[in-house]
Amino acid sequence: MFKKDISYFSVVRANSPLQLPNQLSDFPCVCFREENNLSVRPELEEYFPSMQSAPLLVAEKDVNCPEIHGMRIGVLFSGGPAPGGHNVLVGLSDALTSIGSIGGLFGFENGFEGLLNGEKIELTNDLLQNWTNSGGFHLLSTSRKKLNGTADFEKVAQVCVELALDGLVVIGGDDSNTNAGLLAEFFQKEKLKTAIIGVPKTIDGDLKGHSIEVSFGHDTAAKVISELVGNVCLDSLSFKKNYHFVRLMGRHASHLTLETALQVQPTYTLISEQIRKEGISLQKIVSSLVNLIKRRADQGKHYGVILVPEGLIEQIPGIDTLICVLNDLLARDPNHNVETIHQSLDPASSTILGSLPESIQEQLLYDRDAHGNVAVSRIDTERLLLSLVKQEIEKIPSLIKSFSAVSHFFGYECRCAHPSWFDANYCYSLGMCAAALVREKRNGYMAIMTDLEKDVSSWQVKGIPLMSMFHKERREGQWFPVIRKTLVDLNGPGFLALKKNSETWATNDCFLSPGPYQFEGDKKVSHSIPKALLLEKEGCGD
Ligand code: FBP
Repeated sequence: MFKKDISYFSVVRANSPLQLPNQLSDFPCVCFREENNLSVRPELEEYFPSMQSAPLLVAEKDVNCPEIHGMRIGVLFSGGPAPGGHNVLVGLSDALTSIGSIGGLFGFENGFEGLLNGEKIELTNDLLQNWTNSGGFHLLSTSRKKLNGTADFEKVAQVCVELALDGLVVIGGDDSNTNAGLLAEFFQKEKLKTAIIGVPKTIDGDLKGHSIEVSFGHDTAAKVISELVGNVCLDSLSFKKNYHFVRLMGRHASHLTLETALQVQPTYTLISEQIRKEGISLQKIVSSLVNLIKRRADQGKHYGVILVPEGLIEQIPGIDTLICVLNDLLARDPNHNVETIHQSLDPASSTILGSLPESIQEQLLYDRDAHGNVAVSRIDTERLLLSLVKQEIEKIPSLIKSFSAVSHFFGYECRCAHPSWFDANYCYSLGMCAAALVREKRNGYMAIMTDLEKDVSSWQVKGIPLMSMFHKERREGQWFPVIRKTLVDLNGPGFLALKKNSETWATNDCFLSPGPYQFEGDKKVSHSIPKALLLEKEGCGD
């Protein structure tokens, strides 16, 4: 465990009071009402024989709530860090305290790794004291360790039985909650008493839909990135000499890029989902960028900011198929290098791979994570685009001298930021909701909140069955049941707002600089929520 040195700012934040939804404000006086039944998809019934359907749960204040004496909960972080995680721990701890009979809150270090080894830390009130509203996941650390089938499930069961856990809370994204969902089915089948509960985390924002309005961490991450991109926009406008190619995190979905675009109004924004849907080739992407640069040059403008989602590379026609083929080949032999892989590829895939710069070819072969994901955060897609655009510009004599470009990648900068007020309150409430689900022995549920556009007091506290979120997906050459990611909706208000404004933003400089996010002052600033979420709630794209 990390021994905490703490800045004065962190002390101030740790002592800033949090807000709860009304349904949780008299904790432990809260119960869940059962609403409509949700079922597992028919093609997945074989994976969830014990949990084929379950009701959606909605919290309501209730003085006659069930009691568990000495309730004991285990908790872990899994996957990439996201702002607000420590507040989930604080929410769990405060819930246990208000129940009055503290059996204990136990944190497992390094995600599922620590759980499998049974390495736990007791998260006492004293220990958690200065962690409220702090960034990072370093109190427990995290990993992308995956539970691999029955043998791992049995080890987890043994740890949960030994510790007499009433609940195990998994704070993670789609892959981690996939683990949680399958583990819950195993526990149900084995009639174990520990309730497995998920908490929706990821800066990517793709753990959405299935009644989840937004995952925690996305709001803060978008605010940090929007500040940085806003600054870059003003730099380009001040010196008027550079194009900035900025790649942003978001492994599969472009939610972070879309949110940043709505906040900052950059010159041009690529959205992977649009590229895939419209089948836009790499050459076409490059020629539209060159065209944009030419049109702006005609106006005397030789600068601008272009946003590139990191997941773009996986969605470009041709490269998408190539990546699937590479995934299958690397799953069979992870030792392939650029030379050996060409011999195993079909001619079409080999030609596409060979057409890319050598550095990108190497990056496409980097190790997949335990869930089979390509390491898109390590593929320099923004540099690839910049170099291909440059090659084209060099064929246009009038532009050669005036074109200058810089590349950036923003992602790791945002994942451990101090949580915004939105994420701070959201995570604290999610922790309490998870504890309430454990108390009712609701195995296989995810803690969620809806009505997030309203004041915190009016948020609706709910539980949704994890199994209802699963679909089948091809990973590492095989089909697996996994939680479905939600990509940017091209008919949704957020994307439509971007589309409607894209020509204006491309030709007139409309940059907005949102500045650093705030904890004090005008609530419209300090308590703002993601713009895309607001547009969805308002149901418009204006
Ligand atoms: P999660 O889905 O686990 O929240 O992680 C998301 C993410 O931040 C992506 O945006 C990024 O591609 C990836 O993690 C990077 O992962 P790593 O830290 O393993 O390089």
